[in-house]
Amino acid sequence: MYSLLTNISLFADVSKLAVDDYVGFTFFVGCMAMMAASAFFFLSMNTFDRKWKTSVLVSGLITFIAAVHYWYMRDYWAANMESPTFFRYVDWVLTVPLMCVEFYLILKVAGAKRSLMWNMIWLSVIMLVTGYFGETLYRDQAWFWGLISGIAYFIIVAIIWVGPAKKLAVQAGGEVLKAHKTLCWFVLVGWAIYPIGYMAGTPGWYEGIFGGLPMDVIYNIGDAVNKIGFGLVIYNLAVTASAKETA
Ligand SMILES: *C/C=C(C)/C=C/C=C(C)/C=C/C1=C(C)CCCC1(C)C
Repeated sequence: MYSLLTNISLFADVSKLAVDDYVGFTFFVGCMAMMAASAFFFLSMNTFDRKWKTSVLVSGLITFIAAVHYWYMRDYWAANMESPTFFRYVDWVLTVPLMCVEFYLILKVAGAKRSLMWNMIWLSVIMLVTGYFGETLYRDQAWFWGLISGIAYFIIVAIIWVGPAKKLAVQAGGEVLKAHKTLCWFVLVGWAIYPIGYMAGTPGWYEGIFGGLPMDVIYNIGDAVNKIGFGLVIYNLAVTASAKETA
């Protein structure tokens, strides 16, 4: 029985984690936090009516997809002491579009169109694919790809802060408008953590500005703040809006 268990990868050898391995540590804690958040969102979603259930489900999917990727990234880092760039970007390319879907879902009450959602999704994919190019294939021109990525990022910021998404949020008013505003801050400030990680981890004129802080620690902090924080804003909206509807 014991040998059977050790043959299942979940119970196989556990890699050592050095006390000063902050990257390994944040992958480990990040993985646990994403799992806990997923359990929380999935278990609470059925207490809401249909309008909010989907939004809370998507919050859970975002943290769950991240939990699975963190499981692999934690292991990849422990085995190779190298950034798990591929897994990182696969995670982002699945979860960031889902965050765009969240904006659409909460703004549907004000008549948000699918085209708004798709515009945001495409921009987020451009932002991520160009970032991936800069981190992997074209590291020598990392600044260039980072710039293109940054432009796509700013268009997303504009859409939600002053563009069509903002107009819909104002029309919706009340709790939706409040939640939209908080999510806007997450995208403006929380998402800005990522270009900092990128600059810390790729060669370029900006080298050294971030004092050798490891790129993966910065990304891991960004993910915890944004994925769990974002989900909690949606959860809070579901709670407050449902309470008002039944009142
Ligand atoms: C859960 C994961 C999230 C919210 C990831 C977001 C990632 C970004 C906003 C990344 C942005 C980047 C730039 C704006 C420029 C440099 C390249 C990136 C991809 C790190």
